[in-house]
Amino acid sequence: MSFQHILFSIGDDGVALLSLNRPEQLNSFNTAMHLEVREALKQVRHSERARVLLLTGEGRGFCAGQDLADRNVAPGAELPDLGQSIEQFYNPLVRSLRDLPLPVICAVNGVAAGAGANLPLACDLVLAARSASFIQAFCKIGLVPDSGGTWLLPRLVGMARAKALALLGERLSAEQAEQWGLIHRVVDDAVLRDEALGLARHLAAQPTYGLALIKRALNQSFDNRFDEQLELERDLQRLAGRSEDYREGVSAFMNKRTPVFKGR
Ligand code: T3D
Repeated sequence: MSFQHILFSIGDDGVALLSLNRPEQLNSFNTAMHLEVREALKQVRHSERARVLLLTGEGRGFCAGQDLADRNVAPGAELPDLGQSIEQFYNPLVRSLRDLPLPVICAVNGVAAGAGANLPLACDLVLAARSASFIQAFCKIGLVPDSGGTWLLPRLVGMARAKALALLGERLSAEQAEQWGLIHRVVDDAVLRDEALGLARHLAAQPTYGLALIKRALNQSFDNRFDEQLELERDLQRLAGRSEDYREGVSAFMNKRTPVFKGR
């Protein structure tokens, strides 16, 4: 499949780069872009080479959520079934980012609005350009935060701030987002791509199978009781302890050499 609305590559360094590429529409999602992102994520999941995914956007925006030009709201027109759109596109997208068995870095290069503000929250490490901002724009058009926003926001920033963001739809600066614990780190605009790529390459050389298990454990922790989480840690440690990377990590440590991890 050739891509028209995204840029996508998997490098020899193990970094899969997926950049949303509808800059004139601030990378808002139409059906074609959804389908391309879905295909790219499928390729990442099945790739032997991909060890880390880096998600970003082209142009001055990261993603403005749903392309509203694709919605016929003319008087008399039958309103679209947005539940179906969520079921068919946004929920699978967020699930696949969260469940991808590799670290997912999101580099938020500019404004992130609507579903575009919540996609980064489903990723594992979020860097944002200093000029970037996050807007829960849904309330301004009579909609409800989706793409996991109502679940992720309160867990990341607390209920009071989540409600303020969702009910007011005000612009949250990248710096405030970092201070509130919504994202990992703010960097200067000029270095965002390099910083994100540097982080991605660093992670790609790590024991990424183990990193995927860490991600799984942390993603489940809010749903589990303490005892359940202990049992999950036991099960995941069993898997980690059977990996080639564990063998390599211990052997390299004992022999005082640099480990060479393979992600399995
Ligand atoms: O429908 C379903 O399937 C349900 C699921 C919904 C998920 C959602 O994401 S709903 C929320 C949809 N998104 C929004 O409501 C955000 C709309 N956009 C904005 O509020 C603003 O554009 C921004 C705050 C993001 C940025 O503002 P600003 O002033 O920096 O840029 P701008 O001038 O508004 O936008 C630049 C261009 O992008 C402009 O086009 P033009 O005039 O230059 O030809 C604008 O129309 C276009 N654009 C921005 N966002 C969207 C969009 N075009 C279509 N859809 C958009 N969401």
